[in-house]
Amino acid sequence: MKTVFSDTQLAHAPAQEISDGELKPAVEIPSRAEFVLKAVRDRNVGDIIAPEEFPVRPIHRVHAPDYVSFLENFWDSWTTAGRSKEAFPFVWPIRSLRPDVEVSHIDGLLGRYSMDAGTPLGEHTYKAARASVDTALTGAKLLQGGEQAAFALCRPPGHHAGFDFFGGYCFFNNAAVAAQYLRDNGLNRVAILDVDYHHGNGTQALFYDRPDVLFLSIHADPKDEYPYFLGYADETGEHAGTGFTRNWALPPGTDWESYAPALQEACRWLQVYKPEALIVSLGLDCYEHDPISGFKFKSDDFFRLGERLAKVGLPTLFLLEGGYAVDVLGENCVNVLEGFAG
Ligand code: Q9C
Ligand code: ZN
Repeated sequence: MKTVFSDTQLAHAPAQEISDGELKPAVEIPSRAEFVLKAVRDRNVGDIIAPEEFPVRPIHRVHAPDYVSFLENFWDSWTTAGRSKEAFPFVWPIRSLRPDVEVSHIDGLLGRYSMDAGTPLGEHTYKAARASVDTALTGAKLLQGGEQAAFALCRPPGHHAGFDFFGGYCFFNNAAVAAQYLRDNGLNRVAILDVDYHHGNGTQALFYDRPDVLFLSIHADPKDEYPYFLGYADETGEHAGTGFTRNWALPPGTDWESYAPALQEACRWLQVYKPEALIVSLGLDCYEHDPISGFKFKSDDFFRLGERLAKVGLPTLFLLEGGYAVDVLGENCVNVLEGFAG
C-alpha cells in the first residue's frame, strides 16, 4: 500500500493550546506525522510518495471561498493587528448575535470562522493545511488509478472542519474534499467511515442532505465528549440524505469488545450501500493511553480494526485524523494498515 506525505504538512507547529483552563503544550504536533512516517518505513508498508499540488478548486467544492480566503490571509491580518504569536478565537456569533454581519477585525473573523478556542492558528497553518488536502487528493487519485488501498498521512487532520469553520485541530476537511473529488471524477457512491474517537461533525454536516456520500461514525458519546453538539444516534440525515448518516455514540471506557458490535453494524451498512470507494477517517485516539481520550483500545486491537475493514472488500483510502499518544501512534497506525493488508 502506498503512503502519501509531504514535509510541508509539518510547517503547522502550534506550541500551546487552551485546555482545561490553562495554556498547555499542544497535542496536535508535527512529531505525530514523523512517528507515523517512521513506522511506515520501518515496517515496509510500501512506497512513500509526495503529493501532487492541486489547485484550490477541489477545496472550493466543499468549503466556502470566503473561508478559504480567511485562512489564506489570516497571518497578514493577524500581524497587521499587531499580534505575533499564535491565535485563538474567543468570541462567536451565537444565537442572539448576528452571524450575517461582515466584520473587519481579525478577532471578529476568527470567531466567525471557528467552532472552538482549542485550535491554534499560526504563520504556516494555511500552507500546511493545503498540503494535507493535497495528500488526501493524491490518495484519492491512487484509488482512481486502480489501487485497492492507499494511505494519506494527513496532518493537520480534517474531520471537525466544516463548510466555513475550523476547530478540533482541523482546518480543511481532507476526507470530505477527497470524497467530493471522487464524486466529481466518475464515482456515483462514496462512503466515509469515521473511526476517530471524536465525532466527525464537519464531515457529517457537509453531506447531511446527500444520498451520494454515506457517512458512518463510531465515537465517544458527545454528551460526555467533544464536540458535544453533534454526533447523537438520532442524527440520520435529512431531505434526500435521510438515512445516509449513521452514528454510534459509545460510552466512556469503551474497549474493543464493546466497540466491535458497532463496527460490525457499520460494516453491514457499507455492504448494503455498495459504495464504489471507502474513505476511512482514521483517528487513532481510541487507544487506551491517548492523553485526551477515554476509550480502551490496546495496540493489538488496531490490527483487528484493519482486518474487519478488509473484509468489506472495497477500494479503501485511509486518511489520518486524530491520535495523540505520539510515541505509539506509528505502531497503532501501521497495525491498522497491516491488519487490512493481511
Ligand atoms: N482538553 C481530533 O481528534 N478538545 N480532534 C481537546 C483537551 C478537542 C480532537 C480538549 C479535541 C479535538 C481530530
Ligand atoms: Zn479525535
